[in-house]
Amino acid sequence: MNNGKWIWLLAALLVLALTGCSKKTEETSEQPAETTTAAAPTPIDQATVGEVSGKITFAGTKPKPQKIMMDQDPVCVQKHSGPVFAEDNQVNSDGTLSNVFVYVKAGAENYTFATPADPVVLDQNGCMYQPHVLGIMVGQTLKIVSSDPTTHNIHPMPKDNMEWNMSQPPNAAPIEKKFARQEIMVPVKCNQHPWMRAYIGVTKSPFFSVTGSDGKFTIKGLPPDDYTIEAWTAVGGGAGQTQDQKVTIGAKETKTADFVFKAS
Ligand SMILES: [Cu+2]
Repeated sequence: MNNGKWIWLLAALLVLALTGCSKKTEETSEQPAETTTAAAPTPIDQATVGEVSGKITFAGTKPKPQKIMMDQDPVCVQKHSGPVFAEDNQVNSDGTLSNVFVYVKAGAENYTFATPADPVVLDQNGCMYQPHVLGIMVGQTLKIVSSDPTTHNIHPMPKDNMEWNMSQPPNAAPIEKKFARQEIMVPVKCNQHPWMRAYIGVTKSPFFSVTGSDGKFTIKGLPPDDYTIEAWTAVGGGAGQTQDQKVTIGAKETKTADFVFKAS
């Protein structure tokens, strides 16, 4: 190679290095990874807090269960003894709904809450995300682990947070990530197994709950105030559907907020 060519090659490398750097800066300036601007938590008088609880049901014709075909990865099939159905459209036999994310949508804005030090764990087991729906606070660590002897590629698809995807081969270290902004909900897919789906509710407050197999939720520790409670479900709607209810919590009061969803 003559001298002229060397110069061009060096120039090209320099340009590449510079673009690489500026891109990185863009990403960080757009969204700081850590938004834990450790503001002191607002003191809450625990002697006066109340709670809201309720039951989520589904009215009308139940959606048809969708069978998952895992044949493309035999490792996934091995973990299941029978057919596997997508959790998105599952209505419990008693008409209640599991995996409904219920949270305080409005009423807690004037409070600052401590970010829990414990991570929220998302497991991949039998090529299914467990849990299917989870809640996490802004700035709290999401710890993604795998119980499968196959490679997953975790891919959250947020609108207001930073999108990323990362491969996790068998026995790899857990992946730890945080969300910088509140977002209801962040869908998570796997680039290796197209049927894998999880939903993450990211909130600024600790006031959230996910319904279990009885369709019930409870949100505790609410200071007396007016609140809007929102319930989100993936059942019956493409990107999920929500319903709101207003509740007023007096000192030490327990209020009920039941929700009935239909196919949208
Ligand atoms: Cu996967």
